[in-house]
Amino acid sequence: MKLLHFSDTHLGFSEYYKIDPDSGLNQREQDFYDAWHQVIDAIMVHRPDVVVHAGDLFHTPRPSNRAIRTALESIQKISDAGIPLVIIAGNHETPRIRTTGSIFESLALFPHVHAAYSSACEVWQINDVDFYCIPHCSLTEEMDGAFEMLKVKARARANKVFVSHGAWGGDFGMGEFNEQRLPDVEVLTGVHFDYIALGHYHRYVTVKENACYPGSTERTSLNEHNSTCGYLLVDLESGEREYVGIATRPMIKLPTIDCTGLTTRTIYDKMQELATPAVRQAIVQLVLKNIENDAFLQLDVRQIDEMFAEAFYLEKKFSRIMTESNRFASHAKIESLPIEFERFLARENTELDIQKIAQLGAHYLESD
Ligand SMILES: [Mn+2]
Repeated sequence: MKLLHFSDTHLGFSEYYKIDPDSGLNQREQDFYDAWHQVIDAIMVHRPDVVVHAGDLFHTPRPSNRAIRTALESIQKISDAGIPLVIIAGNHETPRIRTTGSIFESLALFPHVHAAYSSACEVWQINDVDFYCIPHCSLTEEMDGAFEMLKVKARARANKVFVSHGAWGGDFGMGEFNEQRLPDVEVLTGVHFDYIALGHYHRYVTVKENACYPGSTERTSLNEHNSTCGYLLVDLESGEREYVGIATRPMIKLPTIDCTGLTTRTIYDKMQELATPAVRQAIVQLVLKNIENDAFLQLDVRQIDEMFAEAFYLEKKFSRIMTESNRFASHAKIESLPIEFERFLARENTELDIQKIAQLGAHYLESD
């Protein structure tokens, strides 16, 4: 049996208030749909015996109509092609309150779709393979119960695949408050699986010989700038696996510029060196540290943005050398109002106590 394993598609994710001129949607939301469609197209080309989605289909428990429609259209396509789809709920789409109900109830209405979303272990037999699925559980006790249930349901002879969503062995976490630690299911239950299809960790990684995370299909944060995006093709008989990358928006963390002792001019020159064609259409993080106070106040945000005008989005992380006088506004972003106010005061010729006024200004501007 050949299966296609993907995960963490986060449909409905959006960021940065940029609009896609073609669809009129938030561009990042569109990016996630584009990534999704690349995998759906691949499913139609490869025609695997089973498709496995290991959770975080949607970014939230109450996805937008657009996200729902995108998912349903594609799932209908897979269903119409007669390809079974095994799909489980991840932590992102599991409602915190049970009465909210799950969007996965609707997915399960399609023929050939097997959706696990009720904090329990579900088993489906497809051809000669049993799929044991444990979705994200709202409570740790429910997850423990689901593994107990798996032990009871496990049959001796059939070929087996395990599907779950969480941080394997406590490693491979995403730093999210509701993420769950997954035990090594084979050690815990004594049941051997031909393949373990995992979701949650946004990076392609083999956690043990027969267990993989395919990673996400788009990057939800700059922390994932080093991760590739794609899906896995798995042959259960031979045990062969192939990871296939898809095209996504580049994400770049530029090397940090240490500004100790540098003038504004030199800082601009160093930034200019980093503004290569590689930043085109990319989400870019620019980090400047230890900026002298005068240089900091002289930096022109618009000029910096202009330098990186080709980038899709520029995240600026600037920190200045702490002194007695700037301590009160040291956490403010360079494009923020308190910093603008400080720049304004620095240019003023006045008898007044500038430091006192700056402190008061920062206080008023930072409070809601
Ligand atoms: Mn995820």
